[in-house]
Amino acid sequence: MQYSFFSDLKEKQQRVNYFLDQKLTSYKQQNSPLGEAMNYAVLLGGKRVRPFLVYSVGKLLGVPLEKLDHSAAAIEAIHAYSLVHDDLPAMDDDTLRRGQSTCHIAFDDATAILAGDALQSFAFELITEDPSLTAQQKVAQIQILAKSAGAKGMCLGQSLDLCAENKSVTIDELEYIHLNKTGALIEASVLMGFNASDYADNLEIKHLLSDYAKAIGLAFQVQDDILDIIGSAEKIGKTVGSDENLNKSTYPKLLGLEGAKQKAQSLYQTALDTLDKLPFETIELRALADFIIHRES
Ligand code: GRG
Repeated sequence: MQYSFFSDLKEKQQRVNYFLDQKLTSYKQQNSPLGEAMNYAVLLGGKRVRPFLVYSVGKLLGVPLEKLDHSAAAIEAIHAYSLVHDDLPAMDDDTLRRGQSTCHIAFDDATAILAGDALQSFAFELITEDPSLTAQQKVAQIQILAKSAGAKGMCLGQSLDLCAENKSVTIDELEYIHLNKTGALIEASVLMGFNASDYADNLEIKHLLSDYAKAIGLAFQVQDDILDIIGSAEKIGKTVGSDENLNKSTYPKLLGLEGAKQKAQSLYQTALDTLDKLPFETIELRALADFIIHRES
């Protein structure tokens, strides 16, 4: 049967959404808006690119999908927290996300801050209660999540990005920001799928998967910058032109729109060339790379 990326993405979206919904139920039953805000931030849309990567990399290496649910949901919870905090008035100050009011608009600033905090704890809790991972695998998953989300990964990238507002940065500096801000969680998703497999000690496979992740992580950001200029708010579900409003350095600003498109294409090619070196069927990862540079939302 021919592979359809969009059916596969939809199946994986439904799978992780169902799992997250179940796991969040007990939080919604408390007498506080916190659980509702967590639920709102996680379950109102989103492409689920990071869970897709956890599932696809794990599957490629022979891991059953049931063994990947907790990890896929955990990385999505960290991602959702980062979006809630990124949208706050003290950061990007956005009112629209995934086509809906941002969490602090739908609730209030304090609840959104707490929902982000609690989603981060929730992610780690999910890993600890995964019945299919060994204790050693859980520690490794927790380490991947902690490193990629923290001050040597996403938070570092976010901090450097905030420092770069109203300043011009070089292309290398921009790359460093985005390898951390956007790339770290993408790489973590790939490594979590890898770590759940029997190949977890194979450094050659690990490095190839990391290189693939770095290429698509940057490509993801380049496309994000392009969409901020030529995308439609309706399709991307958030305000367009926000980079320009915040006077941020972006790939189109440094390379021109055509240059940014070429950069995305060259990162895509790097991702495919890296996959060619893996002795596995990588159709899902190839299709995801293609989706990343052609996406309109
Ligand atoms: C607040 C610590 C902290 C970090 C925020 C992720 C992030 C760091 C900021 C988001 C800003 C942004 C637009 C980054 C560009 C790439 C990106 C992560 C886009 C949003 O991710 P998608 O497109 O979102 O996967 P969906 O809604 O599909 O899940």
